Amino acid sequence: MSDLPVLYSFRRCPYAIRARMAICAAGVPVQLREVLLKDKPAALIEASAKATVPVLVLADGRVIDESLAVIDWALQQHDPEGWVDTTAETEALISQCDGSFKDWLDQYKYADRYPGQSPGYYREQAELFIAGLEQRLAQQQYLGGATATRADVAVFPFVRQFAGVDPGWWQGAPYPEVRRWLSDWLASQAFTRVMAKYPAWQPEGPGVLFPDSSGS
Ligand SMILES: N[C@@H](CCC(=O)N[C@@H](CS)C(=O)NCC(=O)O)C(=O)O
Repeated sequence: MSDLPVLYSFRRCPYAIRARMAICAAGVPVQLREVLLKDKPAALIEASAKATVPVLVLADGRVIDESLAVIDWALQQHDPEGWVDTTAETEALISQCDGSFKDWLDQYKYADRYPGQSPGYYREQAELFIAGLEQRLAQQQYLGGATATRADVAVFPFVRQFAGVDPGWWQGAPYPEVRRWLSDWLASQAFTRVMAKYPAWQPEGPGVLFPDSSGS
């Protein structure tokens, strides 16, 4: 196991979730080190000074410290689900997710830290992105078309967070197609596997084998 690439990860982080989804789909084994963001291990900071998760350290020492690049690395090894898809349209969608949607989502989620506007205002701004997804998903099963792709995997962890801020509101919100799409991802075997709980990695400890062998 010590020869495997090392993945620094945090269970609930949407960026880390999308990276683990791709690693799990690709079936490329890594040594997962669960990180506490409040107490980041020195080895993570040494590997990548910005010290965000996910960070993947390859056996040859190369460091990949952007979640989308981790997804691409995993799918380049193996893409049994046919998730690779980099059309300009879905790339734009992912950029919008990681850009304006993520900003509004954070303000909605932590509205008490942004007293300038009401939570409802922040939610409405974030809904602009959700409404775009709704339109798309009313016409097709997945964001990129009839089959699941990298775009779905990249975006759903953030929509999960959005839905989780006020689940009661979400259940009645005018986005039935996004609800359907999100529930399907949350009910998937892949998601259950990537959300397995691991204790925080102890420096010099072994980490855990990921994906575990139970679902393969
Ligand atoms: N652009 C990065 C963003 C990663 C990121 O911001 N992750 C958050 C956790 S969800 C993080 O590590 N934040 C640093 C911190 O909380 O100290 C990526 O796509 O990997």
